[in-house]
Amino acid sequence: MIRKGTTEPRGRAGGAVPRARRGLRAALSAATTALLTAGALAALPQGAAHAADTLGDAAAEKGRYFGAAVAANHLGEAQYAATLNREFSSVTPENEMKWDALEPSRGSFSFSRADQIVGHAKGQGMSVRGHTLVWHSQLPGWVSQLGASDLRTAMNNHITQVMTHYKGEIHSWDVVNEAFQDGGSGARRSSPFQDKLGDGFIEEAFRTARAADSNAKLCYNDYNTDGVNAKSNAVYTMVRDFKARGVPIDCVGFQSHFNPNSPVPSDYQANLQRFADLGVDVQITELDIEGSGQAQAADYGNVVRACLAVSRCTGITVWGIPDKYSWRSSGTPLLFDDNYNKKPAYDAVLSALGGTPGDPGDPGDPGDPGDPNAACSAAYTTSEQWNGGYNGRVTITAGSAPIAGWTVTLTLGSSQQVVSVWNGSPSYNGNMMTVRSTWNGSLAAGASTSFGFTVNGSSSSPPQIGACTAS
Ligand code: 9MR
Repeated sequence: MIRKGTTEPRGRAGGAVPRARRGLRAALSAATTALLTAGALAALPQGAAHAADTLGDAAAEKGRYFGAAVAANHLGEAQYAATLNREFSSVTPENEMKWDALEPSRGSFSFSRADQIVGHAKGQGMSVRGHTLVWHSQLPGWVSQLGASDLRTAMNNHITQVMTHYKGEIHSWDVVNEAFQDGGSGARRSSPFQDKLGDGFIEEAFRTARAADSNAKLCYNDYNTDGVNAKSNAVYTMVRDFKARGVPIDCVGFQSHFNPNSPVPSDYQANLQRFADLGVDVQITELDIEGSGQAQAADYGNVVRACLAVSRCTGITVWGIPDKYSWRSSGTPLLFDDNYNKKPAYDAVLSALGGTPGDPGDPGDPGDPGDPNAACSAAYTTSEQWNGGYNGRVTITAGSAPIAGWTVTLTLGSSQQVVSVWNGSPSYNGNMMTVRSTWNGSLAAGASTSFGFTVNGSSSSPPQIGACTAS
């Protein structure tokens, strides 16, 4: 594995720190760190000759963060945590900062699960997106039962308490989520807030948020606003009005949940740009694209390139890590498969970010010696037999992770002699033959290849096949 990418984080990347630099920082003792000025850090060797090999590092080299939605209950799973820590520079709690999780009954706050995610992120040098303060969904029943005056107090109290608890730890907050209707009306969505407080609830929420934490970026976040359409036009009009009147808003989040019925719009970049031109940052906040293979990869690449083409697009968050934990798992919409293998979509994202996918030896790429899933099995068949000899074939199958090479050892009978081997490279030690892969070492998870050999000898008893070793 080659560790690369040691550029300094840029301020607007929301605290994104390249993984290599995060590792470097972690390795420095507190005493050493105290002696290093920012200038000294900047003078450390730069890996400019190499492209980055993780999403977080590659995005950081473009001045952006690359995040994932994270669920607290998966953090104890070794591969989940390892993939998160290796690849991502930002996290969004998938559900743990929603109103029902944080304030299930009025005035009684439970921060522990969200704190767990924030603590993990801090320990890894990752930044955190806060999601979400005011939303009609995952709202505890008590909120919708309040009258207007009480609801206003409760909304402002919720924003203030939550933002105060996380002050200094959140780079961007989704202050209001999904307040507009789908379809062509451009109207506000019915919700307890809209219905009881009227249009002004959004402005009030943003003003309260600014007062609670003046350093966090304050975002409006929504879906089906990814291209120019009636809904995004309505959000655009609101943001333009906020900017004109000095209502505090810093960013707009584009969820970017895509599927065949709702594909990546052709004017995606233009839409991001028109919002950025209003004087706000834009962020891709919940990216997932249902599909598979190269088609999915191409869509992911287009989304990343659109963000990179908009200078105020400060970061991208994908809505989960492996497909199996996606809210739309049947659509396999994420960058890692159920076994944490990198999908073609991953390679497309890394390439679009300027990184190098597929370096042999990188974690998750073929040949990662540290990957606990790098394994293979070998099965023998006699393919031909005659008086005085036989042809044998060994089929090699990769386990649940891709492999870069394989080795199999066979033990032959004492009166037997191997006279030729094909599709493998043999070496001999007495009656033991070790066969290594040649051109056919790189196997996708679960994929197979085979080698063959001819044996001469008075006995035609088959060889004993030893274990298959993956590299
Ligand atoms: O991914 C979230 C899933 O685990 C929850 O069950 C669901 C409940 O509403 O919310 C999902 O996340 C949503 C996000 O908070 C806001 N945008 C839409 C996301 C997908 O529904």
